[in-house]
Amino acid sequence: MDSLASQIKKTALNMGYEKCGIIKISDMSGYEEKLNERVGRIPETKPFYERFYRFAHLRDLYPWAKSIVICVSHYGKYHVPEHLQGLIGKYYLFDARRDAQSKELQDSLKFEEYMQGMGLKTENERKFGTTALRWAAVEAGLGIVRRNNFFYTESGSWIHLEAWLIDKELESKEIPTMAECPESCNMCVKSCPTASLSEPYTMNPSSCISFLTTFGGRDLPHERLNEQMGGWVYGCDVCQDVCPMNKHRWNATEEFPSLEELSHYISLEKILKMDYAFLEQIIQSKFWYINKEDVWKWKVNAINAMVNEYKGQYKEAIYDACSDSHAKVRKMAHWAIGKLNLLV
Ligand code: B12
Ligand code: SF4
Ligand code: SF4
Repeated sequence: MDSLASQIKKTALNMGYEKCGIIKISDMSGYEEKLNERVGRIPETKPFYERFYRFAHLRDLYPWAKSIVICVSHYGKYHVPEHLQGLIGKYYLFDARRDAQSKELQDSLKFEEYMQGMGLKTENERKFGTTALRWAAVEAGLGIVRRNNFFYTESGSWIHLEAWLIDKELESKEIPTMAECPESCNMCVKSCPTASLSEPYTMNPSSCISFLTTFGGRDLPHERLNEQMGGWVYGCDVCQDVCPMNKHRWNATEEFPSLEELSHYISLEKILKMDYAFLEQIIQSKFWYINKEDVWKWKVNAINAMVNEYKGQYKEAIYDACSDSHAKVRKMAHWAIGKLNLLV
C-alpha cells in the first residue's frame, strides 16, 4: 500500500469509521454486469434500475476521477426507542446524511476537508451516493454481500456506506475473512412480507416495503401489498432483523442526537393527529424521503399500519382522520372504516 493511501485509511479509522478502502474507478465496471443480471432475472425492475448504470460509468460525469475512497460506519451502536421498532427502519432513525447535529456528518465533512488538504480533488454525493456503494465496498474487500443483498462487515449489516471520488490513482484493499451464509439458510427470503426478496441476491424495489412507505405507495387503498406492509410506516428491516448473521450485532451504547426527544411525538395515533406544520418542518427534515408536499403520506401509512395491526384505541383517530384537511387522508380513513367494519 502506498503511503498516501495508508494515511487516508488511518485518518478515516481515527475519525471513527469502522473501515476504509480505496479502489480504482475501473473496479466499478463489474457492477454493470450485476445490474444486467438483476434486470434479466426480474425484467420489470428495468425502469427502476436504468438510472443506476451511471454508477458504473463515473468518468462520463467526472472525467477527472481516478479512484474511490469507500468508508463504513456502524449505526448498530445507537439506542432504538422501543416503540419505534417495527414502525420506522433503523437506518432512517440514525440517518446522518443531512443531520448537522450528527457526529457522523461532522466526521464526514472533516474527513473530506482532510483529503482536500492533502491536495486531492473530491466528490461525494451524500444523499444517495456517487456510485454503487455495496459494490465498491465489496471490491475494496471490506466485507461481503449476503443473500438478502446487504453488505456485511464483522458488525453485521447495520452499517452506512459512504464514498468519495478522488483524482489520484490509489489503492487500499483487504481480503475479507468472514464466513459466507450458511448453505441451508433462507430466512431472509422466507421472511420478506411482500416477496420483494423473492430469491437470494435479488429483489424487486417496487414491491419492497421500504419503497412503498417512502417514494412509492401513493394509492394505498388500491395497493395490492397494503396488507403485507404490516405495521411499517417508513422503511423496513425484516430481512436484516431475521438474519442470524445480525444476531448480537446491535450493541446500543450511545444515544443519537435528539432522537429520544423526537420519539415522544411519534406513534401511529400521534402521526394521525399531527399538525401539518410539524410534519413539514420537524418530521420531514429528519425523514426526508417523503418530501414536504407529500407529508400526508405519513398519515396514510399510519392508517394502513393501524388497519393491519388493529387495536380498539385506534378507532377515534381513524374517525377523526375522516375530517383531515388532506383528501388522500380522508379517503384512506374512509377505506379503513370500511375494511375494519367499524360502522357496524
Ligand atoms: C436505490 C436504493 C434503495 C432503493 C432500492 C433498493 C435496491 N436494493 O436496489 C430502496 C428505496 C427500496 C432502498 C431501500 C433500502 N435501503 Co437503500 N439504497 C439504494 C441505493 C441509493 C442504490 C442501490 C443500488 O444501486 N441498487 C441496485 C442493485 C443492483 O445494486 P446493490 O444493491 O447496490 O448491490 C448489488 C451488487 O453490489 C451485487 N453484488 C455485490 N457483491 C456480490 C456478490 C454476489 C455473490 C452477488 C450475487 C451479487 C453481488 O449484488 C448486490 C446485491 O444484489 C444505495 C446507495 C448506493 N448509492 O449504493 C442505498 C443502500 C443500498 N440502501 C441502504 C439501506 C440501509 C436501505 C434500507 C435498509 C433502509 C430501510 N431500513 O428501509 C432499505 C432496504 C431495502 C432493501 N431490501 O434493499 C444501504 C445498505 C447498507 C448495507 N449494509 O448494505 C445503502 C448502501 C445506503 C448507504 N449509504 O449505506 N434503497
Ligand atoms: S426491506 Fe422488507 S420488504 Fe424490502 S426486501 Fe427486505 S424484508 Fe422485503
Ligand atoms: S438470513 Fe440467512 S441467507 Fe439471508 S442473509 Fe442472513 S445468513 Fe444469509
